[in-house]
Parts: sequence; C-alpha cells; structure tokens
Amino acid sequence: MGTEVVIRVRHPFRSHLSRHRLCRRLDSAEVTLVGDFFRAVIKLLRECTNPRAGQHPSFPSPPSTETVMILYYAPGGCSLADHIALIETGLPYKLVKVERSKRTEDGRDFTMINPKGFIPALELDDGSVLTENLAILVYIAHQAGALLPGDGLDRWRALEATSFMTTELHGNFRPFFHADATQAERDKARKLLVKHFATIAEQLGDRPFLVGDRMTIADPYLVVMLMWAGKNEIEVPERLTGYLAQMQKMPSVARALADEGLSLNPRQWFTDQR
Ligand SMILES: N[C@@H](CCC(=O)N[C@@H](CS)C(=O)NCC(=O)O)C(=O)O
Repeated sequence: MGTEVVIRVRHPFRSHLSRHRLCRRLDSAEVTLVGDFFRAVIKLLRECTNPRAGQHPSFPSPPSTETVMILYYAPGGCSLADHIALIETGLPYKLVKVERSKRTEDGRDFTMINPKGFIPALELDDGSVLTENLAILVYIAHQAGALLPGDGLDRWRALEATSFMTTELHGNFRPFFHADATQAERDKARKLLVKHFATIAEQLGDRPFLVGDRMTIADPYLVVMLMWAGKNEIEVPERLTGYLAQMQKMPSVARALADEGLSLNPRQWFTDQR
C-alpha cells in the first residue's frame, strides 16, 4: 500500500511551465514516520522547482544529496546524446560506464539492468530503468521543461527529427559497428546515410539548430550521428560539418565529450567503439 501525493506549484522561472504537476507514489516504507513523509514531500517540491532545469545559470543550484538519475553509457555511444541533454538541462545525474563485456564499471551485470543489453539506460531516482534513446531523451526534456517545446508544431518537428535519427541514421550505422557485416551491407548503408544526411542538411538550412531557434533533443543526437560519420569517413554536406563545429563549442557538448574521454576528432576515438 502506498500513499499518492499530488503537488501543484507555480514555477517561478518558467512561464511556459507555470503549472507543474508531479504525481508520485511513495512506498509505505517512506511514510512510516510522519517526519519521513514530510521529508519526502519536500524532496518532491525541490525536484519540481529545480531552478537549474529552467536553465538560469546565475541561480546557484543546491548540490543534490538525494538519489539522482544514473545514465548507463559507453564512451562515444548513442548515450552521448543523453549525456549532452542531461548537462544542457542541468538535471542532476551520475554516469556509470558499461564495458563491451556488458559489465558496468562497478562490476555489475548490465543485462540485469537492461535485459536488451543496449546503452543508453537511465535509472530513475525511484530505481526503475528507462531504455530506448528516444524515450530517454523525451523523459529528460519532460523532467527539465527544456529541449522540447511544450506545444506547437516545433514539438512535433523535434520528435520527427529525433525519430529519423534513431531509425534512419543510427540504424544505418549498424553495419559499421559489427565486424561480421559484409562490404555490400556497408556500401548500402553508406549510400543511405549520405542521402539522409543530405535531407537533414536541407532541413537545417542556415539555422543554428535543427528545429526552431534553440537546442532540442534532436541536436545532441545529430551531434553523435555526425561524429560517427566522421569516424567512419562518411561524407556529409559542408553545412553539417559547420554545424558540428559550432555544436562542439557549446559547453554542454564540450563537457560531455571531455567527461567521456573523447577528442573532438572522432577518428582518434578508440577502436573498440560501438
Ligand atoms: N534501440 C536502442 C538501440 C541502442 C543501441 O544501439 N545501443 C548500442 C550503442 S550506441 C549498443 O548498446 N550496442 C551494444 C550491442 O549491440 O550489443 C535505442 O534506441 O536506445
């Protein structure tokens, strides 16, 4: 048996999120004492008024002493998109590296965390695990109230672009990461990637971000796809090379790359890259 708590607050920084509803079930263990109950409520209130989520860097964010989300990642893998998104939104998180052997850096069997065996996986602060890059990116955006417009066509355009990224771009890189892929499979994938990057370049036009006038979840994913293109010598339109150079200057992108021990030039990445 648990107790359901619903909190409604007026958000002080984000007009588009002026009403934030947070609904969370608390385990009975958390509410055995009245004091525990109020501590849990205060924790929820802190979460939904987290000023860093509104990207107000001048406001000091309290160091989190609470449990934080854990991103299971592999350096330079598609989880880099989530890593960038987490930094960009200011949500508190921890990183846990997953080795190719599917063991986490702290020695656990990763398939017990994500039975599908793929990174990224995001462990939420209640211990549940979310998988699939698109879902994780949307979750981060939703938690932060950033990186995905709340409504309007741009919201759907950002989702459209991110879906294209996961299926048509990411999907076609697979033959480059699997040693048993044939040359014919790689050639076919390369042709498709060249075509899809051209579509993206056209969509980007002269704008700094893929959708609208600010970063959305589509951008960190595109950064990863372009770095993979560089690593595998897949030619992309000049416009996208310029976009990548600009994105790499963004503090969130630069920090994520540094945290994962990656150089700006993906050809210098280690060879066991997925
Ligand atoms: N459907 C998954 C696929 C993720 C994926 O392909 N992850 C790769 C790294 S970028 C992976 O974990 N590969 C390990 C493997 O294939 O065993 C998603 O969209 O999140």
